[in-house]
Amino acid sequence: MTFIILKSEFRNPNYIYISHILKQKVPTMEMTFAMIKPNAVKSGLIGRIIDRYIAAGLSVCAVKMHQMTSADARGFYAEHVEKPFFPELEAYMTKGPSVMLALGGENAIAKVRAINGATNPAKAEPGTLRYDFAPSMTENVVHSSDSPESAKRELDFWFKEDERYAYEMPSLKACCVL
Ligand code: FUP
Repeated sequence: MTFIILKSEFRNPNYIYISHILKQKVPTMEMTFAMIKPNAVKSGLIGRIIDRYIAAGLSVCAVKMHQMTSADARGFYAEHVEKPFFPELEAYMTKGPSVMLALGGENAIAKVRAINGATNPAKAEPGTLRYDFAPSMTENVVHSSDSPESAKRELDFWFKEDERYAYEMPSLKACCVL
């Protein structure tokens, strides 16, 4: 079973790669966690990044601006604390505010990962956020959950249940008549 993405959501040719990936997926309503990291916040990219998620049919279910403490970084990136790159990651993630997001919609987990691109921007496909904006692996602009289990853990880490508002986005085709 496949589903077709509304062409109006992907008028930008940059989205051809992303829509190709997403046509393979069985539609499932999901909520995922995404984060706009400090260098993207300081570069004025909050609006452009959120716009790409909304343009892909995702709804913003929760939003919070927060500067991570070392305890936050160690908790959120618990699986990486012992890795050699962690000190650099911790220094970066605590140096300025990030924007925490809950994003909802069909196949939200895979959709946001596809929009973000590969963790290493040098390997990210054209049209992804990391290809367009990320200067390095550490300062890779955005984060998002990679599975339903990590989405639950990461949403619970940053948002209480009653801080998340699930709703469906109307078709973007409605915007064409304005
Ligand atoms: P992602 O799932 O894409 O957010 O990436 P990971 O959870 O694998 O890694 C979390 C962060 O650690 C990345 F955003 C960047 C950083 N990292 C490095 O700096 N070097 C590495 O080798 C792996 C990850």
